[in-house]
Amino acid sequence: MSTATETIAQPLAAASTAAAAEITLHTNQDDEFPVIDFGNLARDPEGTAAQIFEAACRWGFLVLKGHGIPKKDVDAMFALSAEFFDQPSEIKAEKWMNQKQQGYDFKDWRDVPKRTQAEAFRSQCRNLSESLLQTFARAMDLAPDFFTSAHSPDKDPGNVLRLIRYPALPAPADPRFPRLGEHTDWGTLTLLFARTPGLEVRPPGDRGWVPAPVVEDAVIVNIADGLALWSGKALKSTMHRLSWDSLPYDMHRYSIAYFVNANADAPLKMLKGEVGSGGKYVEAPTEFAATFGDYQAVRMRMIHEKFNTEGTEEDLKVDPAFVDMVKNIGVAHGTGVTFDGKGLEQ
Ligand SMILES: O=C(O)CCC(=O)C(=O)O
Repeated sequence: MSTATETIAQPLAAASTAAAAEITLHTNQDDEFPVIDFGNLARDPEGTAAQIFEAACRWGFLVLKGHGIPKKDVDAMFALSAEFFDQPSEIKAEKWMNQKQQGYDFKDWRDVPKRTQAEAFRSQCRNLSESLLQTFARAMDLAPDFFTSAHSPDKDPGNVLRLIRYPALPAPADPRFPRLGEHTDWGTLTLLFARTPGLEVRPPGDRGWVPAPVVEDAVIVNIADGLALWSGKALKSTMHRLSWDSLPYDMHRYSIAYFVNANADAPLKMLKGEVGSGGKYVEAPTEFAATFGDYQAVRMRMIHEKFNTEGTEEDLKVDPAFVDMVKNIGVAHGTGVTFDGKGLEQ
């Protein structure tokens, strides 16, 4: 699916005002935000996989250079995004999806060259995400298709390419609210293209916020909850948010996110590092039977519980043992949802 979202400072973030007021930290030299060149993969697959794996375990975020998506294609997508959002609201409204999805859908875009361009970019992102999933499998000594085989493009929910504009505001926002509330992503991986600063992430140790560097022609990669769970939390799904600090309130912020999701019907298994195996991961026993679709249903249910809104049948039919696990494992963070349960406090 390709979508466009214009988003304002999230009211949901009201629940996290304490965190929003925290100062931004800068890390010491040993803890630099990881910047990795994926262009080295062909020459040094093991070394590159180890670097990416380490960054993903420690930070959950990394800046990826040499990712192979040509600059001209990324430029063209940003131009397309600006062109789309600059249209009058009535025109954009034709593509309005619904209140829940909060954005515009390009599926039935009648402008064929533009739709073709967006679809071609989506395929490039898909290829990159598959290479990354294979790289994680390599680092964990798993079969190359261990992760990708649960990411079939023909199954729900599919990956989502989202063009995002955070609109300029006429006056400064209440500084207690970030431009985008702190959260983790629910899928397996996210690719984020952004040319302006503003993204902040929890550093190793999970205290304070560190600005993600803007590196020319690079893409930011972050681990989402699905891969954190799958890897038995070896890979880290890290809280992130957008602050007002680095980009004036009266400037639009554009980004392009590609959210990678495992198939809804894929069983959510957990892995663990095998002791004494030199880094090999094996399947770990779990006390629940659940799929990746169930995980997303639990996250929706947590939102409904938090805000006292009605859930759907899908949200309510998952194994209660799995619901408890998700609440307590310390992976499902953000969107203002916090529980008193073990392990969820940051
Ligand atoms: O737009 C950005 O830079 C961050 C987007 C993000 O974190 C999200 O949409 O989940």
